Amino acid sequence: MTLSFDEKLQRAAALLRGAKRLTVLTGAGVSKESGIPTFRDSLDGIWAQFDPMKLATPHAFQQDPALVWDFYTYRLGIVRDAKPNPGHIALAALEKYVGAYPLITQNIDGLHEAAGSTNVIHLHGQINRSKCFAACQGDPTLIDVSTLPDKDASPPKCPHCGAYVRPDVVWFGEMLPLKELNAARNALRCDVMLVVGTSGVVQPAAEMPFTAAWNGAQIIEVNPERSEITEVARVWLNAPSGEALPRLVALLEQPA
Ligand code: BV8
Repeated sequence: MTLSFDEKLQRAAALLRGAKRLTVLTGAGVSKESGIPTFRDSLDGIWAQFDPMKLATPHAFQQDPALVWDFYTYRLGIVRDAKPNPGHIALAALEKYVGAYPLITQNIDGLHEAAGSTNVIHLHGQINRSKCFAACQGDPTLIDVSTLPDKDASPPKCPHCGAYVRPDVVWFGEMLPLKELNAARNALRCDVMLVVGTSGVVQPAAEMPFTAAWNGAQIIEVNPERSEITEVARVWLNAPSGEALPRLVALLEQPA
């Protein structure tokens, strides 16, 4: 028996009301309505000819540091113009009803904090931070590019050791930062997980809803398309997160 969207919203709201420990996992889809292309969207202009998956690697950076640095400068420009959308804002408002739950994000755009979320776990780093490629003062050796004499170079050089500066993001083939990975894994001991806007392809984030479900968590998915996660979702809200999440949080404002 297929449920109507409103019935599925009610079910999801009931799961959130009853949650003892909620964890949220987000991917690029939650930022789509802020104008930030997902990895599956084609990029504009010259970047249309490149596959982000091929540029977001240490090998690509070593082969052509200028190309990869310019790719991130382009994406940083999009992020800087972006604002949190109603989906980010609803996730921040959710803290009023379930407390400061862990929000695990694969996104590097910083829009969850900008919307007011207070417990964000950045699995893949943050595009507005840069670091020394050689991690010469420890990992990460963060560098404020705006203070560098060669700040407009592609890429600038580390002021400590002269190695290239790179974005503080996790590239394909790189380990995730242990502190964030451990925080995320600890957050998988939840009884409800809300998964928003991820295709569920990139590991190890993609396995997290399955691990949570294995631990007995009920999974709610928000995604207009089917994903690798849909099979394990108790409720699939097949709509854009900017529409579904405000309606879901509005139900929590009503008496049960
Ligand atoms: C690692 C930062 C250990 C950089 C990113 C097992 C099998 C095969 C391969 C691997 C494996 N384990 C590891 C790998 C390799 C690789 C991997 O997973 N490859 C994939 C392609 C199979 N993983 C790694 O390399 C990871 N490292 O495992 O370390 C190790 C170490 C050494 C050697 C071996 C192993 C590191 C992965 C991190 C990569 N960095 N980002 C940057 O951004 O430039 S990943 C990047 O792509 C994003 O951060 C994001 O995570 C990912 C894209 O995924 P999504 O967020 O899901 O976005 P996507 O575009 O895919 O989907 C968007 C969804 O939104 C869609 O479903 C769409 O329907 C939906 N949507 C659209 N509109 C809306 C919407 N939803 C809601 N509302 C809307 N309006």
